[in-house]
Amino acid sequence: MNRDKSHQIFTAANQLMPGGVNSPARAFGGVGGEPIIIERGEGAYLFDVDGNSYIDYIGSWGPMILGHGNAAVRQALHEAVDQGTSFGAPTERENQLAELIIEVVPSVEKVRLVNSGTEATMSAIRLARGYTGRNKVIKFAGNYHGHVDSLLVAAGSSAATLGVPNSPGVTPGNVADTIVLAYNSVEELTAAFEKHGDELACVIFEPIVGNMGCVVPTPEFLQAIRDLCTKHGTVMLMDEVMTGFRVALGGAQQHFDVTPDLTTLGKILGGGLPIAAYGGKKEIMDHVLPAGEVFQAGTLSGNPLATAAGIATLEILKNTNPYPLLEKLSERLATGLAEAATAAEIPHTLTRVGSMMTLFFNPEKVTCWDQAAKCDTDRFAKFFWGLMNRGVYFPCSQYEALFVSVVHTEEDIDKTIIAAKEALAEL
Ligand code: HOZ
Repeated sequence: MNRDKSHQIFTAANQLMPGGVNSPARAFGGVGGEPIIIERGEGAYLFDVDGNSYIDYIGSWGPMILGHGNAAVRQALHEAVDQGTSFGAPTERENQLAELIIEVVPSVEKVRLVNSGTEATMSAIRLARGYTGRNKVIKFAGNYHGHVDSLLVAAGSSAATLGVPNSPGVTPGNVADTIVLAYNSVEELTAAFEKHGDELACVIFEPIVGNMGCVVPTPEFLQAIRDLCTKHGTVMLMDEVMTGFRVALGGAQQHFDVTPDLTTLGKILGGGLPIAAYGGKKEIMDHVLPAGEVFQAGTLSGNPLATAAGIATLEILKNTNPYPLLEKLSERLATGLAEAATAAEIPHTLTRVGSMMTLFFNPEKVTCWDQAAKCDTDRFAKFFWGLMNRGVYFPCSQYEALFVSVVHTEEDIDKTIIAAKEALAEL
C-alpha cells in the first residue's frame, strides 16, 4: 500500500507539532510506524491522502456511532452555521440538548455542557469536592479520565500505551488526594473506605473500561461502589464519556441498572463535534455557579454547532433504536475475531459489551490493569499492521477499545474477519 503522501505530511507535521500530532493516541506510538493522514470519511470508511480506503473501527475514538457524514447531522450543521458559529450567550439548542440528555440518561436531572471529556471530569471532581467539602478521590488503575492533573496517575489510554501513566509535570501535590485502586477489587475498595471513608469526595470510574482495552466490571464491584458511596456520603461519579449512548441509549448506567450521583458524558454526545457534559442529581448540580458557588466556565460551552450535531445525533439514536443492530453486527465481528485467533493458535481473550470490544493478546480474562499489562503488545502491533495493509483501521493500541457503527455492514464485518484471519496467520 502506497503511503508516500501521508509520510510527507507527517514528516512536515513533526516540525510543526510535538510528535507531529495534536493528541498522542493517534501517533501510532504503540504499534510503531507512522499514522496515515486522513482526507475524508464516508459511512464506515476512511480515505487517506494517498487514496487508500480503510474500514474504520476507531470512529474518532467513539463519537461516530452513526458513521461519517450522516445526512441529518450534516443538515443540522449547515443550518447552524448559517445562523452563526459562537455567541457566548444562551441559545435554545442548549435547552434542547440538555432536555435530551435528561430524558435518556437515567440519573441525570440537571446538566452543564462543556467542551471535552477532560473538562467534564475535571469539573465534576471539583463539584464533588465542593459539594462534600472533602478532598480525596478514588480512581482505578488503567481507567482514563482525560488529562486532568489529579487523575493522571496510573492512567490508561495513550498514557499507558506510551509509558507515562504518571506524567511528568503532575506534581506530588496534584495527586496527594488521589487514591488508586485495582479495578474490580471489592476488597481494596472496602479497605479504602474503611480507612478514608469520611474524607472521600468521590469515586470516579469507567463503568465499562475502554482505556485499557475493553474491561467489564463485575456486578459485585459496581454494587460495592454504589453501597459504599451511599454509606459514606461520597459522590459516585460514573465516567460515561465513552459508554454514554454507546452500550445503550442511557449508557452503562442503563445497561447495568446502577444509579450514579454524577455522570460525565462526551464523544457521541457531540456527534463528532467537541462537546461534553457533566450532570446528575439536582441537589448536587445546583452547587455549580451561578446557581451555587463551585466555579466552572467556558466561552465555547454549549456552542451552536456542537449542540446542533449533538441534538441531531441523539434524536436519531432515540428514534431509531440502533442498539439491536449494533449488537448483531458486533457479535458477528467478535465471534469472527475470536475464531480467527483460535484457528491461528494465538493466545487471546476477547471482551465485548455491545459495540465496544477488544481482542487481547493474553489468554487470561482481563479484569484489571495488572492483567491488561501482561498482553503481548508486540504481537498486537504486528496484527495491527497486518490489518492496516488489508484496509482495516483498528485502534493503534492494545489499550483502546474498538467501536462498531450503525453503518458497518455484514459485508464490512466479514471482510474484516478475513483480513484478521490473514493477519493472524502471519504472526
Ligand atoms: N480518549 C480517547 C480514547 N482513549 C483517546 C483520544 C485521544 O487521546 O486522542
